Amino acid sequence: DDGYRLWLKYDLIKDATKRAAYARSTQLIVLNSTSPIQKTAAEELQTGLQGLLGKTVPIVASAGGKTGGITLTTNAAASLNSEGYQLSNQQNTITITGKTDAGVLYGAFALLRQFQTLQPIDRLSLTSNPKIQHRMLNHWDNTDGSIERGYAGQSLWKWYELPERIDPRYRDYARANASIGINGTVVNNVNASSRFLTAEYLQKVAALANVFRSYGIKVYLSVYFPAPKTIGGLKTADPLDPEVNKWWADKVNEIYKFIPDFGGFLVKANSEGQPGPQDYGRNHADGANMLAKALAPHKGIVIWRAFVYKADGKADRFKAAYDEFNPLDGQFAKNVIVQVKNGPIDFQPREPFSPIFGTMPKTPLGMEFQITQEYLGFATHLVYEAPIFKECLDADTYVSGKGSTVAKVVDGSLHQYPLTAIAGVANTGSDRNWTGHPLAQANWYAFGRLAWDHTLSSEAIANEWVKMTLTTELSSAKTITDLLLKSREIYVNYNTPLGLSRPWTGVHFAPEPWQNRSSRPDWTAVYYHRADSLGIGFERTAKGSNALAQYRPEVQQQWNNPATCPLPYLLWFHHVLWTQKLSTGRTLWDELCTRFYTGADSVGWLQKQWASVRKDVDSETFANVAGRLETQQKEAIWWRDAWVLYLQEFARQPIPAPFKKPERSLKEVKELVDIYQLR
Ligand code: BDP
Repeated sequence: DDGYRLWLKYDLIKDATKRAAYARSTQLIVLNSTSPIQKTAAEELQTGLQGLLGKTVPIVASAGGKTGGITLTTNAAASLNSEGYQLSNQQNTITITGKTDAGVLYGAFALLRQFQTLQPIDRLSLTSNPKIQHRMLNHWDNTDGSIERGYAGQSLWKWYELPERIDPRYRDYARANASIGINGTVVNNVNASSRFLTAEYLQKVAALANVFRSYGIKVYLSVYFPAPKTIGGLKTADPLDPEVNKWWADKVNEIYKFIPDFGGFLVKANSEGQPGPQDYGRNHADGANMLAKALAPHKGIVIWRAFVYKADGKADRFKAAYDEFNPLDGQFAKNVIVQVKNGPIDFQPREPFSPIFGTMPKTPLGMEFQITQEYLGFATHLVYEAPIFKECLDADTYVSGKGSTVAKVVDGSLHQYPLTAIAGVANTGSDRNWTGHPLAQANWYAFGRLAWDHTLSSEAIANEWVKMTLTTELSSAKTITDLLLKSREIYVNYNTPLGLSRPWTGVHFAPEPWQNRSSRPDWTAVYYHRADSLGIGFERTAKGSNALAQYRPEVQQQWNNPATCPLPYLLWFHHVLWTQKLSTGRTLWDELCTRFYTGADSVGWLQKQWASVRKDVDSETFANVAGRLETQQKEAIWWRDAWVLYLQEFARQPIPAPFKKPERSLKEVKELVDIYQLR
């Protein structure tokens, strides 16, 4: 198995009794609609059942009085939201009800999931509504086929072949997304090329949209803010300039001619060198609202990113996005949503939630997670990300009192947003198995499932994915679920324990905590950990940058005191003495060493666990994962050695027993990193 089929494998269910039980209610697929999306739903059911039950189930327009089939139906009066579905089974007749065609499609995939995970269906009665409206992937893909921070090959989009040749893979991409409820995709990099707004490219994007449409997926584009200058021939891109406004209005009209259901724009502006409204003395709201006005007549939306930090690097970067956006609360147009990264810095293995979520009640805030493993070991380290996503979604902002979780902010239930969105920066690429690391497919899957319903548990999602993708054998499925669940903490332990962050530079892979030279201080590693002869950590209380003041008082209280601050966040907010005793009973130095060593050792545990499921997992997948775990083991030791040898120069203390001193010197580790960075 090369992994291409993802979680939609549909291999024959081994248990014949189970097959027979399912067969009783799956004799026909009744489709009484000409909707392309419902047609997709029926065909997906047919494909799935063909594989799972080994029989061809006919699609018919009417049951003709027969029972024992699956009926697809929409009901405008159903108590569902626009994409929700209902599954029921009465006297062996299954009904999939949606309020809309898309609801039926999601219901069809949900029914297949019941079969794939071997659930009883006799008394099936299930209602599910997505909690967030726009559930999107963000692709950081470029015109030349490269992917910014992509680790699974080249872009899926073959721009040179489009629009004439349609790679069948586009449809498979859409199927996978629809099966987990994703309904939007931004096809190009946030560091956007204006080329995507030319007629040449709009035709190509329209060809993709034509494939995705029958899977309920809308297409969006990232836009280059000065496009009116680069491709429009104007002298300015000032959002308050009438000609600029007209240029965008015309451009948007043109886009909708190509793509009638175009979703809208994603914008990275005045961020990391990208131009934006501030270049003209305007603010983010001015920029966003100008685009919003152009899109509004077509019901398009603007997703404006809050990932910004100024270039001087003197202030605490942690505070930057809040400082720029908080004063703009309530100033954005109705069809604008501000997309905020989960943490204040940048997709670190562990970050506190972004303070923006707790302080802008009048602005719809969307969530941006990163699925691609930019800071999580690329495609060789195993990190199941649902716990990262959940940790942020479940965090309490206290914006409207206790229980004001980030999830409730994002799903709109707290502030009654008219618009809600959640995005994941995709980990897909042209590798045959889509994600490089076979188990990284689980991250794409988990993102989609949580985007639909953030109350699902990491464990339930993992277990579901494992059963659909790797094995339904109970004990092996349990073992794999367990290793997925533990993988993130293991990675954090050897990589950034106790609230450390950004110990690498360059490509964001090799350990380089000593990195202290860059064009700007906040692009060095030492800026973040601040190790010195006394201790380590970034003081963000009132004694330091006071970034903590950006949170509600209740949150400040949890993190303000180093003696009570939860250990995962300790060095995010405090500069702590090496000799300080922690709640674990160990000194900070000993605790850090313990984390680095046990983290690295735990990769050995992952390997053992994986070895134990060999008999129940496809051999190609098994070997693929085993090989990557071996690499991870080597690299985890590299991380451990780099950190302890480097920090030892500040702490001047021995490595605590029972851990053995690294076999190499700091100089040797540094040489290794230097070689790694050669081109
Ligand atoms: C950083 C990435 C960079 C992205 C940037 C962003 O290193 O490639 O362009 O985020 O999100 O994590 O805009």
